[in-house]
Amino acid sequence: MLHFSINRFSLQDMSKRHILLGFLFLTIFMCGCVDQKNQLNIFTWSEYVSDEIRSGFEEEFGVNVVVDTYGSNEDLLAKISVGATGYDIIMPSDYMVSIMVKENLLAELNRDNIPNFQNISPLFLGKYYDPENRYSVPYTFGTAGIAYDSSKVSPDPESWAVLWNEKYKNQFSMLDDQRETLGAAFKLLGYSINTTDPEQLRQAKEKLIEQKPFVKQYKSEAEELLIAGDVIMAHCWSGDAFRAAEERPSIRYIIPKEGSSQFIDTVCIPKSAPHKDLAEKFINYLLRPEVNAKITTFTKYGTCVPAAKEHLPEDLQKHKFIYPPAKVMESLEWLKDQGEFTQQYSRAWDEIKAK
Ligand code: N2P
Repeated sequence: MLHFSINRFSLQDMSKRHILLGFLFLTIFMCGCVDQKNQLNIFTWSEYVSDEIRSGFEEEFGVNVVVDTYGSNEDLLAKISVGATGYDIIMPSDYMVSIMVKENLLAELNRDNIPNFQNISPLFLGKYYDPENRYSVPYTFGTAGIAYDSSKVSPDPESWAVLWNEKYKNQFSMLDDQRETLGAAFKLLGYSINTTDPEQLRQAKEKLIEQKPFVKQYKSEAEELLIAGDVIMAHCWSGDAFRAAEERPSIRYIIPKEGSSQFIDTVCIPKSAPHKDLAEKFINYLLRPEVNAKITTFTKYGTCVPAAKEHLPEDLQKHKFIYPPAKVMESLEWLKDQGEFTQQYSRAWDEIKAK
């Protein structure tokens, strides 16, 4: 009898436990669904989407925004190519938009959901990489160059050659970015950053192999190294140099006399995005003048929304880090999608990194 009742109790206990566990799993599952439905997943460059912009969107739209970062367009491509990554927003540069369109990786934007598209300056629309802006809206623009601590690097550099000067061995970094870093070597050699001449590529590869023992680190987040004082000079992007200079006023930025690259970084939605509607809402939010101004205030890259300038402090409206003089602008090239030849850039880069 006693035995029977113990069994009965334990049977009842077990079914209670099952019901409880069932509720628990259901709750976890439902929370998961709710969370994911209301979550915008962004994959972007470091220090590109500020906490202010993220939380502004979260509060207004009652959602959660998660930001992951990458250090080069090729890293972004590698990740997105594998398929459903869960990302809703990505920020490829110009030439990478062209590659991703060809690879069928981007969703077409529904302009009806992005009325603030009209705030974009025509100067940043209709570019070669997406002639009708069916897949991309511009986020920011900038250049690549050399940032250096003027209290430690003397004389002031003028040429890419400074990054081959043994005097600075182990004291500078190069971008961990195949097109940009090969581009620096191409420019030093007097070639186009878009050359598809195998002999010129071979020479640039040799140059970078020769330089490698002097390089402290290949790192796209150069700003961190400059601020920490880990390097006194860095091949880096203009906004990152600008942000580093705010922390260390002795930091300066130059575009070498041989010329360099300029870019437009864009906002796109991967074809596999789980929350396309929310992503379009986010793009529309970014294009509000007051929000767009905050992008420039934070990233120190240029705005593509003219009305945003009214919300910017005067120095940011025309700072030379963002708006180089006309003569310097003439020395800049856009990185182009070079189709099949891209593989050769990648192969050369892999060889350099493997040395
Ligand atoms: C942001 C660097 C983005 C510029 N930290 C590279 N396109």
